[in-house]
Amino acid sequence: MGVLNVTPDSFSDGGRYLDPTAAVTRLHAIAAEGAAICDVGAESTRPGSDPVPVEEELRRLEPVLAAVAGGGPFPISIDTSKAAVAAVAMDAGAVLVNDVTAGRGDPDLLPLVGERDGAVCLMHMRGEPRTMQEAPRYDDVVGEVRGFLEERLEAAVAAGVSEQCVLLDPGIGFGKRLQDNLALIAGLQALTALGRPVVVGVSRKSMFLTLLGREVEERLAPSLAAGLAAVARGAAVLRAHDVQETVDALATWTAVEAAAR
Ligand code: HH2
Repeated sequence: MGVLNVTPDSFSDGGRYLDPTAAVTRLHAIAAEGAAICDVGAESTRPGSDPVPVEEELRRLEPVLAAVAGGGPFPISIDTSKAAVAAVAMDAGAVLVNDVTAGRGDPDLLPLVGERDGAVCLMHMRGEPRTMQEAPRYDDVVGEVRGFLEERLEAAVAAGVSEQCVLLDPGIGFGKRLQDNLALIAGLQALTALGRPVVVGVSRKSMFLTLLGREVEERLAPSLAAGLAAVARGAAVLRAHDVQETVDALATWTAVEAAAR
């Protein structure tokens, strides 16, 4: 899953794709570099970020949605928590709604996905982006995230979403310390045991500042390493900014695994 943020303030690519031509060019590049789907977002959820009004989110998305309407280069996912935004994106052909609130942010979102026979990614987040990194604490992070995702999966199905159309995500960096992020990657099999594909987003995240002292532009190698560690434990989808490098890393890892068999 390649990431395209049409925002002024995303933590790693903020401002780069606000210009409509730059956004559409990047969308095509993400397809050409080998991603299976592009996750388009118009609201940053980085720690400390404030919510964006629905009109502004739609205004930012407009050029990308216009580029994919009527059959774009490849499938897109809409990274939003708002049903009104998801509805417009699905009208333009988005096949997946990636909701970092797992349906808790807008009560209309899960019923909308159900009505449209769409797919949804339900992500774990402790608190909300503005405050989530203020001293998060867990007794058993893997157990708590698993319990949350299990409950949200049931809520999605109760709202009319087909169970086969639900993906789950531990929400790396969303209200979590370094040790929590590492424990979730290490314990990913407890989440894949829920029977749904697991999405993992480690790309360029601040856990690599804490672990290695690396700034955003220096986080490619650790992002690839953590991503492969997640795939080795059953992750089905990697959410990544560096698409070509991630696809190459995955292809190499897969070739070695095939040789081992
Ligand atoms: N991470 C970010 C945003 N959305 N969605 C899922 N399912 N999983 C993630 O780990 C995830 C996500 C944060 O990354 P990014 O979109 O690059 O930054 P920002 O929120 O600042 O736009």
